[in-house]
Amino acid sequence: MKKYVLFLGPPGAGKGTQAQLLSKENSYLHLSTGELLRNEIDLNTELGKQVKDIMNNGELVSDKLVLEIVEKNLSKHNNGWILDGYPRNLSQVNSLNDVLMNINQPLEIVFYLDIPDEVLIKRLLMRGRKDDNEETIKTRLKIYKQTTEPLIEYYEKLSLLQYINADGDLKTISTDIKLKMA
Ligand code: B4P
Repeated sequence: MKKYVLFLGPPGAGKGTQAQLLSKENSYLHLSTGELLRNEIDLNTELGKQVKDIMNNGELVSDKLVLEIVEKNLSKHNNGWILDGYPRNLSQVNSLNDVLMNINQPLEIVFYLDIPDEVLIKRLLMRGRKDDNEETIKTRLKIYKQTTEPLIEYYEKLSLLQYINADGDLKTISTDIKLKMA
């Protein structure tokens, strides 16, 4: 059973949804950079104030700020972890590699949740979070294709990538993930 897991995919692919299910079942740490940043905004902290407009515009928060959050939350003491929404560009990949080397917990599997644009746009519009409006979704998708999509090839070359068809019902997708985790 894999213990060190990463979810990769476009906004709205269901990374957060699946990562939450899997982390609960296995008592793994669920590290969602998006969730942690949104908490900072809700608590109106200094960090929250810095990232609020960036996130509401659908842009990426600076690598430095996100790395601080990851380092704070990823300790040696865990049963396993699931990274959700991090890394999102090649510079974040390099930082993550350093962090994981320090805690001696190498990434074991990367799930790429694949889904057509029109399905994810519908899902996000239905959810209606602050950053789920048509204009912001367009920006998020564009940034995803430019900066995050190259990570698929990177992890494929390392033989870590597992393809998941994320255009289906929750149960079918999570069963597929669990089979590949075993
Ligand atoms: P995230 O919080 O990572 O969110 P996301 O990409 O929008 O969504 P996710 O794929 O997790 O979808 P979810 O399960 O929620 O990012 C938000 C923002 O944070 C970014 O734009 C950026 O500004 C910032 N940020 C985060 N990480 C960063 C980083 N590393 N560097 C810089 N900036 C960073 O699912 C979406 C919806 O679909 C939900 O309503 C869900 O219920 C529904 N759904 C899920 N699975 C479904 C299914 N199978 N069928 C039907 N509906 C489904």
